[in-house]
Amino acid sequence: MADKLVIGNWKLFGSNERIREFAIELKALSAGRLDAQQVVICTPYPYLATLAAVLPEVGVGAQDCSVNTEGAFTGEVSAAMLADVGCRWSIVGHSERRQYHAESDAGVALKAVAVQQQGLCAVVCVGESLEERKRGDHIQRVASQVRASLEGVAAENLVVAYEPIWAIGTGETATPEQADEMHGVIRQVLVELYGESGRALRVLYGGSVKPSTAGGLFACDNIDGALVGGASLEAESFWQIVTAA
Ligand code: G2H
Repeated sequence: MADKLVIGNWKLFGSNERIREFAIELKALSAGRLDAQQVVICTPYPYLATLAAVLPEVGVGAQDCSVNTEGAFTGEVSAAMLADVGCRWSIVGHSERRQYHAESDAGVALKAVAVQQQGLCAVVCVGESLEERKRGDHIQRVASQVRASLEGVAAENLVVAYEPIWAIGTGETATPEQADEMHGVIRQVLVELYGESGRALRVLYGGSVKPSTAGGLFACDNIDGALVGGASLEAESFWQIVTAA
């Protein structure tokens, strides 16, 4: 497991029964080798407390968080509530949130700040579209997205996830070379924003990561782990990715 960080993102999948089965399977496969600092699972909100109870060997994460602390905000879940149910991580700015809920870079930055203010780790997602990559704008696009999505965000309790939109759920993983190049760019921006402490921040790759592709990605110096969607839903494939790290 070296020092890579592997975060599962269950998106809109799961049930109490499924989580219990997953926990039994993952415990059997891992045989005491799980480290909650390095293996995290982000479930839908209703299952956070269940996951914390049945699988304390992994870090528990949410997939989004409100910018508000409390008040008349129907449907919102605050970072304090996440902390209260044992959640220690939250993804913010996933491209599916940006696409389906019109989340902006500025809004993502506010969410990351809210997450950090409760002592949780913010996993801030960025990534270019296929059109931007085809146009050759991808480097500039992601660099500016990182700057804008981290406005006011602290370096402590921060992880950045590079998820090229064209690789999400499509079965098409970025090559290790493509990912490593972009991670190098992101790291440069992190140094620009946070000085030397920016260099030590973890930059994860996400986008159709599978057991067969994880090893090649993890071999890259600039890739500090993975944000895994589809392949995190089955304990066996998730464990294979964790052990490739
Ligand atoms: C990218 C990733 C996890 P998948 O969204 O965030 O999902 O591995 O299914 O492409």
